[in-house]
Amino acid sequence: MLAKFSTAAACAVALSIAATTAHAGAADYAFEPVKAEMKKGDDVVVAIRLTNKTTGKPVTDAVIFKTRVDMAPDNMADMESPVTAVQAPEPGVYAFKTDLPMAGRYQVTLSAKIQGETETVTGKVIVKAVK
Ligand SMILES: [Cu+2]
Repeated sequence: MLAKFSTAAACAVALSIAATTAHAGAADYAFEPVKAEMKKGDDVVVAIRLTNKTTGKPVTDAVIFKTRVDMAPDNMADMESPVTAVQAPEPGVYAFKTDLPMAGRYQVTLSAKIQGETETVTGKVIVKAVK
């Protein structure tokens, strides 16, 4: 019985290692806020720079297909704000209009399709709203 259990455990470990390797591409990208701090309020534009860490170059052709803004960093993950994509100020920067109704930290989660990557690349960025 014991032997059977450890085989299953070893299998689970092998599986999780394989999953990590498959997602290695996503680790090659950096998501950074253009401005890490801004005034709280409605219709605030949050801009995020996407860079290829290997080349140091901006990623200009990403398709951001899912965006979520919430206050998870301040233990208010259910406090979610609506997000609308807006015109990017420069290549490699992706901008979104959202509401930052209270002072505190907000997490912006972006799901992106990037040319040459089969996997979805997910980035998490934290911005701070001040009074
Ligand atoms: Cu809040």
